[in-house]
Order: sequence, then structure tokens, then C-alpha cells
Amino acid sequence: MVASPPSAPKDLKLSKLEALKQRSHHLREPVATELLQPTNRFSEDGIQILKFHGSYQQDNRDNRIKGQEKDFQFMLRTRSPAGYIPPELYLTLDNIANEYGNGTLRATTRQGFQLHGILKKNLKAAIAAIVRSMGSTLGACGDLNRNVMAPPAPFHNRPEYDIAYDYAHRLADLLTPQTGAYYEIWLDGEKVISAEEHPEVKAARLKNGTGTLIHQNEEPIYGDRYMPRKFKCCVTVPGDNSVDLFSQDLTLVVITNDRGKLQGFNIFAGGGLGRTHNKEETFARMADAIGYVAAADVYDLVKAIVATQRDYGDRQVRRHARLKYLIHDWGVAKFKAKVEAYFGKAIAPFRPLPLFKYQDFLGWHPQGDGKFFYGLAIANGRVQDTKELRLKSLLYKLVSDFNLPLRVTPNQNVLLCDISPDQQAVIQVLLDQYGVIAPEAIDPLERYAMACPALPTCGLAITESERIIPSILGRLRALIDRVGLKHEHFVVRMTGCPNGCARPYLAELGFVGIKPNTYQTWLGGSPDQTRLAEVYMEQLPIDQLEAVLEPLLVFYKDKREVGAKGDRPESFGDFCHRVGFDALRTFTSQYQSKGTKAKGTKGRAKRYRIDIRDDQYQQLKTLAEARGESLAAVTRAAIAAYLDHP
Ligand code: SRM
Ligand code: SF4
Repeated sequence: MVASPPSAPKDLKLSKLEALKQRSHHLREPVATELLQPTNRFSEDGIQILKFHGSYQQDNRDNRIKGQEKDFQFMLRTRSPAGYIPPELYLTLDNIANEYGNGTLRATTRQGFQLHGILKKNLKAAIAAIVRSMGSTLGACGDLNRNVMAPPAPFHNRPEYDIAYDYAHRLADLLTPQTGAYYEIWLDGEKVISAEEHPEVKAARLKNGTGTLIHQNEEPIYGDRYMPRKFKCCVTVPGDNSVDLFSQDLTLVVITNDRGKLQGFNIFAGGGLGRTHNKEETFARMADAIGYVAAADVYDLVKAIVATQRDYGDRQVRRHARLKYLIHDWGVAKFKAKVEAYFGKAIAPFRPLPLFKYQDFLGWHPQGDGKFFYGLAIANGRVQDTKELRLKSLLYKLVSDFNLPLRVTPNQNVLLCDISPDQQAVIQVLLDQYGVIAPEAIDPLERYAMACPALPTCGLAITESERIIPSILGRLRALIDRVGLKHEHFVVRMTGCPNGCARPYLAELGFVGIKPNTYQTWLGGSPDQTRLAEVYMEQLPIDQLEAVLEPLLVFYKDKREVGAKGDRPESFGDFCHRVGFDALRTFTSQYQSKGTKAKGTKGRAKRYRIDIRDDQYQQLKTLAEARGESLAAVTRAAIAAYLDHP
């Protein structure tokens, strides 16, 4: 029995940002007016509304000089469902980076591209060029549905992959803002159609729901004030966690029948990673399994979930406004009941799923349609030319010479798609010539690592991230080799603040900037990002990286489960999770590094734990003090004496 349609709570008083959204006239003002003003920046209100158009006002923090005006510039982010970037769009982005930006592009953790360093006077030309090249930045930032993710691999012989890709686009279209503001402001009203919407999406957007639609509104799904906060979705296939599905507000998992025909979707909801240091009421959260929906009803269910968050999400306290807090506060049962009230029927039970695995799709792969794709690694997503690797020039050449579409991966890499067999050899020659190394030759520590941009562009960064991670990974590699784990690797992710943009809370080793040169350290995530890590150390000064990690790695080396021959041994994250942080800390406290071990011992001294009573401990301690010897020496002597005459 489904409850009657909901009546959303009425806000007592609108918060500053809610009032701003309300009077923005569906994202028009004050951006439209301020864009025409001969200034190099927007007002505070302008900055907030500009985000919905896919742009952030930033300044180059390296160039800050006390007392002088900041070096204002803008970041632009594409909205590219499933990471799809048509060739003409890529070439345009490259041109904009050269002409108006800082000369680099950056593949993001949500499968878009970012451009940095654009001046206000060039913003309109840049956005217009993107839209005319089949791209968009609308809704890439702001309080609405963000870029919809999907596994990027174009496996055309595995129907579930094509379905996930298709539905990522449909979901993106369904939840795209309907306001005319974007075209009015950036294209002088010219409505450029980038791709035809699926007719089902058009119909679904306007279908009269039980409270899901706001009638007579330019934004029938969002209304005047859009969402309380950003909203993030993905569509994936059973077993594929390339999208970090547990970190999303809403995840759809494609369910097909034996013949690969779409039946429906499993639904997860309530994931999210953003936190604030020292504010326990903010936390990273894994999405919960909600249920199953038949394909015919999927739009209605998505609209019902969006409407639930739209109407009940916290619009007073932004820090508490994401869907994850609503589900946490209500519990899954109440959340489901509210969603069902909008949906108009009960949500079916969740279908069984295989275990999810992480995949990065690097290197050559058949697409299953006679063509191939090549997954190209991009360190931290930064597309630029260096002495060793002329990545930016290579990508431009490959896309322009062969007209290849790209798919950005959720791990800040790109897949070059639709390569015909006769192009493969010549493309491989170009990859070699420009300095690309085979995926197997990349240190897996680097291959699976991610870092957010942080300094100098991100206004919220507390520490370095993208710029420091290469040296951190180098030090980690040296340490791992030194403790005798030469072929071992694990997932390392780093961010310059607790917002979680490179999803560090799902890594096996996560570094989260907490104060300059100091990182909160997270351990215990799984290699497939299916478990949340936990804080192991509140503040790790980065110069103590080796001292802190060495005992953990040695403990791991000695005590991990090895399994059958040929199997990969237990991973570092799984190990930390299994033994628990108490055991890690105990081992660490008793650990003597090779560098400090007693003279004459070969290798690291072995340590054992023995329980003794409090009074015995006190007796040993008193004796040790009286004799001026160490507690350990006195204890050893006492045990030896007993063993000699038991
Ligand atoms: Fe993020 C804010 C960069 C993915 C959580 N994020 C920012 C801003 C815009 C900083 C700001 O508000 O001034 C960063 C711009 C930095 C710069 O200089 O470019 C920024 N976020 C990024 C990107 C580029 C990181 C990357 O290495 O690729 C990612 C862009 C994705 C995209 O194409 O849309 C990016 N951000 C994420 C993710 C990961 C994800 O979505 O899968 C998260 C964690 C998941 C989540 O949302 O829970 C994330 N970003 C945040 C938050 C915290 C949100 C929260 O709920 O508390 C903020 C701050 C905010 O919104 O107030 C933030
Ligand atoms: Fe900026 Fe923090 Fe996101 Fe890094 S995690 S990009 S520092 S907001």
C-alpha cells in the first residue's frame, strides 16, 4: 500500500542562496547583466548563478599578492554524459585551452573536461564555441543534476554496456535544465541543438506525476529554486564499478534478460563523499540498495527520487543538503516510502548482482563491432605536453587525423574510440613516437592513483594535490620496494581538502589535505572501491610519510593472506580492514625500523605480544627503574630465569 502523494514541507525563511536562485529568473540574473559589464569578475551573486552554467570564478593562487587584486580567471567544465566527447568538440576544447585558457585540458573524475584560466571577456566566446561543437557546460556545476556517469568502454557486443551509455544520455536529458537562460546569455538566443532527445525522455519530462512535476513552470522538474544541492547520478552494468557507484546520489544498474534485452534497473541511492574537517555531522557515505524498477517505469522513479530530494532535502543548511543526509536521517524504509508516494506504486525488490570490480580499460580492446578502442593513461587527467610525453599534441593529432570520438573515464583517462583495424598499426606508431608507454609498463601505483586539481586553481584547497602526487607516489614506490613488496601496488587517492573530488574515501590509501603539508590519512578501502575507508591518522605531516607507512607495509607483508598460487595476495586495503586499526597501531608502536634496529640483529627484530597482569607490569617497571635497565631487558631476564628453573 503506497502512501498518498506527499505535500512537501514549507520553508520558513529562504536562505541567502535559495533566495538568490529564486530571483535569478531561472538562472538569468545577475549573470546576463554582469557579463556585459567591463569588469574582470562577477559579484558574489553572479558567481553562484554562473556555476549552473558550468563555470567557476577562480584566481591563480600562486599569483596572490597581499593588498593587490586577485588574478581572476574562470574554469569551464563540460557536461559529457558517459564521458562522450565528439571529435569536433575535443578539437574545440583544445583550441580554447590554447587561445583563452592556460594551455592545458583536464579530464575529470566525472568524465568531463575542465579548462582553466579563461578571462571573463572570453567566457562567452568559449562557451558558444563549445555548444556549436556539440558540447555543453550547462548543469556541469550548480545545484542540479551533474554529469551522468557510465562505464566508458564501448563494448558494442555486450548489450548492457550500450544500454548504460544510452540511459546515461537519457537521464542527462531528462534532468537537463529547461531554462532558456543558457542560450540567451551565451548564444544570443540561438538554440543550437546538439543531439535529438529520445522521444521517451521528452514525454517523461512532462508526464503528470503524483507531485513530481511543478506545473506552469519553466523548470517542470526543478522549479524556481532547483535542487537543494548538487545531485549526482550514474548508470552502470552488473559487476562494473569503473564509475564508483557507491559514491553517487543515484545509481542505476542495467538488468537484462538472457538475450541481452533490457528488463529494468537496480537502484542504489544516498552515496556522497563531501565532508568538512572537524564537523562530525558531515561524512562520506556509501549508497544503499533501494530496489528494482522495470525499464518502462524508470523515468517515473528517477523523477520521484529527484522530487523527494527537491522537496525534503535541507534547504536551510547547505552542509546537510545532499540526498545522503536525507537518507541517513530518515533511514532507507522511510525514504522508500516517500519515493513510492511520488512514484505512485511500490518499488520492487532489489535483484541479485555479482560482485563489483574496478576497471580502467587502458590499452587496446576490441569493441565487438569490428573496431577497436585504445585506453590512454593521463596522469591526474592533465592533458599537456611534457618532454617525455607530448600528450596534448598527440591527442589533437589522433582526433583530427582520424576523426576519433573520445570517452573520458571516471579515472581521469580517455578512451580513443572507433579505430578501424587498418588504422591500428599507424596509431600505435604515433603513440610510440609521442612517448606513450604501454599500460603494463606504467607503475600500477600511478596507473590507479588519482588526485584532484587543488592548488593553484581551486579556491577551497588547503594543500597541494595534483602537483605533489607524483613525488608522493615516487616515495611510496621506493618504500614499497624497500620493505620487500616490489610487485605490490594499491589504490592511492589524494585531495587538497575534505570535499572528496578524487574520491579518496574509497581508496586503499587516501590522503586528504587538512593543513599545509599535512594530510588526514585514510586506510581500509577495497581495491574495487566497494567499501568506505576510515581515518587512520588525523594529521600526517607529509615529511613523515615513510616513517608512518613503513611499519604498516611491513606488517602487511608479514601477515597478509596469500591464497592459492597465482592468485593476487590479499590487497593492502583489505588487509588493513581485516586486521583492524587497533592491530595496525599496536604493531606500529612496537615496530623498530631497519634503520633503528639493535646492532647485530639480521633484518628486522621480531616482536611478540604477551599479556601480563597490571601488578606484574608494575613490579617489572619498578625493578627496571631500580636497576636502570629497560623494561624489555628486565622482562626478558625474568622470563629467562623462569625458563631456566621452571
Ligand atoms: Fe569537486 C567543489 C573539482 C568531482 C565533491 N570540485 C569543487 C570545485 C568546483 C571547487 C569549488 O567549489 O570552488 C573544484 C574545482 C577545482 C579546480 O580548480 O578545477 C572541484 N570535482 C572537481 C573535479 C574537477 C576533480 C577532478 O580531479 O577531476 C571533478 C569534476 C567532476 C565533473 O566533471 O563534474 C570533481 N567533486 C567531485 C567528486 C567526485 C564525483 O563526483 O564522482 C566529489 C565527491 C562526490 C560527492 O559529490 O559527494 C566532489 N567538489 C565536491 C564538493 C563537496 C560536495 C559535498 O557534498 O560536500 C565540493 C564543494 C562544494 O560543493 O561545496 C566540490
Ligand atoms: Fe578543490 Fe577540495 Fe575538490 Fe580538491 S577536493 S578540487 S581541493 S574542492
